[in-house]
Order: sequence, then structure tokens, then C-alpha cells
Amino acid sequence: MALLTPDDLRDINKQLQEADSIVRRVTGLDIKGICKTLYGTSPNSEKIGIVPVTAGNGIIKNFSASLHAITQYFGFDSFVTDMSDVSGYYEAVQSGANIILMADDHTFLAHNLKNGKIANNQPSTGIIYAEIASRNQKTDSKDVLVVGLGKVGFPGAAHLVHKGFRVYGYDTDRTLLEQAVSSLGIIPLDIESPKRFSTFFEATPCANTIPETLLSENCVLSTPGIPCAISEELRLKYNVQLVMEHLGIGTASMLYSVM
Ligand code: NAI
Ligand code: PYL
Ligand code: MG
Repeated sequence: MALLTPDDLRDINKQLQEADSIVRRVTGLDIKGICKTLYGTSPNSEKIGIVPVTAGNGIIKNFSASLHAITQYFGFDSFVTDMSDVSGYYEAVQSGANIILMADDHTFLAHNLKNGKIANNQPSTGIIYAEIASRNQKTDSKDVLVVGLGKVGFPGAAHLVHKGFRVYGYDTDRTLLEQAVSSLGIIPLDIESPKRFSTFFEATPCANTIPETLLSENCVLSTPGIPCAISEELRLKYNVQLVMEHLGIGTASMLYSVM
């Protein structure tokens, strides 16, 4: 998976406030409201232990501190352990954590030790960004384009199909696209005769993945993908309502899904 850099996490509180405000504008709900309706759960005095992990590429500067800021932003009681790895896990449990948040280079998990539920960041992120796209208040159209059908995009596409949307899909990996077509019944995007969309869900690690020919004025683009799927020039030209944030929305989705 593409790893975050400390730069991606700069001003995480500002990123969250801006994301919350655009999510409200696009859907009428804030991020917490989306999580509550999506999972039917609410916080119940959970205490979250955040454990830094040194495996693989090691600690990402600001990662644990950002998770601390994110969990506080959403009103959770949380702390970062002094120790890392196994010792940090032990410290978290000894200090009363009932939800553990920890990530190595492959998996970012939330584990609720009370009820046994566990969440993985990739599907949790795909599902919440797809849910936000599905709540585009500015259109009655049931058409949505999903770009990128990997570990984040595929679960998001599945969520949209289950919600009754007509899901068009595109991935540069033909095998993944064919899998999504056969298992989810999504419609492969015909690049030769493009249609314009009012709602997009994008999950790729590449820039400029959405060509101008597909954009319509005031469309919603909900994307966890880093870097951003459209240029600033196109965003301004089409007044694209861009929901894009680097860690917090996906983390909120994970936490509400394990309550
Ligand atoms: P992945 O590698 O499993 O899937 C990415 C997919 O995008 C692949 O199937 C690839 O073929 C496709 N792709 C690449 N270039 C494309 C293009 N130009 N057009 C169409 N498809 C293209 O990666 P994963 O785990 O699904 O992550 C996707 C992105 O989401 C990454 O940038 C990752 O860093 C980011 N991410 C962001 C999170 C957040 O909270 N903001 C959380 C998790 C992931
Ligand atoms: C969770 C993010 C979203 C995008 N890429 C994922 C990523 O960067 N994963 C790596 C997380 C490593 C954290 C490190 C630490 O500081 O504890 N082990
Ligand atoms: Mg996010």
C-alpha cells in the first residue's frame, strides 16, 4: 500500500475541519453523522490505545500523534503508548484501552477488545468515501463512477452496488476490472464514448485519474486516494465538490464499525 508521509499529515485538525465542512455541504451530515447512520453505532465511553509500530519502514513521524488528534476530534478518550510494538500493546491493555489502533506497512487495524470486532482501514475507508458519494444531495441520478478497484475501491464499489446505484467502473488493471464486472455487476467505463458524471468515488495512488471529458459542473468527487485525482485547475473550472482527507475519515469509519 502507498504509505503516508509526515507531510500528508500536516495540520491534521485543519484537514478534518475542512473535510467535515465539505462533507456537510455535500451530504447534509457531518462525518460523525455519516458514521452513525452507516453503522448504526454510537460511542459508549470507549478508551482507545494507539500503539506505534516499528516493523517494516518503521514509525511515520506524526502518525500516532495524528491518530490521537483524530480520535480526540471525534470525541473519544484516547492515548498513545510510550512503548512501541508488543510492549506498547501490553501497555495499552494494562492502561485500560478497550480499542487498539495500530498499523504496520500492510494493515491498519482497530480492534475492540470488549466485543471482539476488528476493522481494516482499507475496506473501512472505501465504504465511508463511497457512502459520502452516495449521499450527493445535488443529484437524483443513480449513476456513479468508481475509478480504482483495489483494496479501497472494490469494497466501496460493492457498497454502492448494494445501495442500488448504477456503478460504472474503471481500473488500469484489466484483471481487477473484469473481476469487479463479474462479481459485482458493475458496468465497465467505455473510454471511447465517455459520459459525464455528477458523482465520483476514486481510490488510486495516482494523480489526474479523472479526465476532463467525464466531469460535470458541481460534481462530487469523494476520494481517499493520495495524490489527488484531479488538478486544481479542473477542480476550479468545474467547481468540483472535493471530499479528500488523508487519515481521519477512514479512521472514524473503522472506529464506528467496531462499536
Ligand atoms: P491498491 O493498490 O489496492 O488499489 C489501487 C488501484 O488503483 C489498483 O487496482 C490500480 O490498478 C488502480 N489504478 C492505478 N492507476 C490508475 C488509473 N490511472 N486509473 C484507474 N485505476 C488506476 O491501493 P489501495 O489500498 O486501494 O489504496 C488506494 C489509495 O488510497 C492509495 O493512494 C492509498 O494511499 C489511499 N488510502 C487513503 C486512505 C485515507 O484515509 N485517505 C486510507 C487508505 C488508503
Ligand atoms: C493508513 C494509511 C493510509 C494510507 N496508507 C496507510 C499507511 O501509511 N500505512 C502505514 C502506516 C504505518 C504506521 C507506522 C507507525 O507510525 O506506527 N508503523
Ligand atoms: Mg481518510
